[in-house]
Amino acid sequence: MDRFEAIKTIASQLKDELVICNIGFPSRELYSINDSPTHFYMLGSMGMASSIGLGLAMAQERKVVVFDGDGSVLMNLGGLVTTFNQAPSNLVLLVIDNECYGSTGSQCTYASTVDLGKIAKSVGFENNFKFLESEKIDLEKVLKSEGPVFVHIKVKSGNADVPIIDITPEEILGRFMEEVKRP
Ligand SMILES: Cc1ncc(C[n+]2csc(CCOP(=O)(O)OP(=O)(O)O)c2C)c(N)n1
Ligand SMILES: [Mg+2]
Repeated sequence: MDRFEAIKTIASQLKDELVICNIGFPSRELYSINDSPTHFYMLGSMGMASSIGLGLAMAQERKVVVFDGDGSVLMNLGGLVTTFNQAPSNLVLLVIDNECYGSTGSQCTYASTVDLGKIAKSVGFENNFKFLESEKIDLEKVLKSEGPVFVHIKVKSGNADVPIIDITPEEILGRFMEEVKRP
């Protein structure tokens, strides 16, 4: 299973959760699999999808699902500590771990030697799931768990041949904010 297959499997199990997606190919892949106003494609800073998800989860009650990457989590490890301490019960952090900066040329990260799931456990995340590359990602238990939930998903490296997102950042933000404000 690669990132594209993982996102496809996960997207097919999501309902009306608010989704924050990591910069680069993860967002392009999700956009091509299934676009929705409930998706915020984070086109800016690497490492910030989890922090945006945290703020969003704290600001409203709807469930928030973040698609993050190993490189991004390693860049913003402090975000895990903040998330654990703020403890939003409606936040699910999915880390798609391909052990590389897949979107910028697949340079290796340290996720091959440092276990991100163990880091999350040591920070205190009690609801902590792991899916290996060969395992089917079943989100039922994950989505039923009390947040904040950490999900470590191991995948093969590789990007799907998908085009860039052809809606503007303003459109992405505008329609997402309408969704967030929807009663
Ligand atoms: C602060 C910052 N540094 C570097 C980049 C360039 N960049 C964009 S995506 C990316 C790789 C992200 O790797 P990862 O989070 O593991 O996601 P993957 O693409 O592997 O799914 C990099 C280095 C950036 N956008 N922002
Ligand atoms: Mg990666």
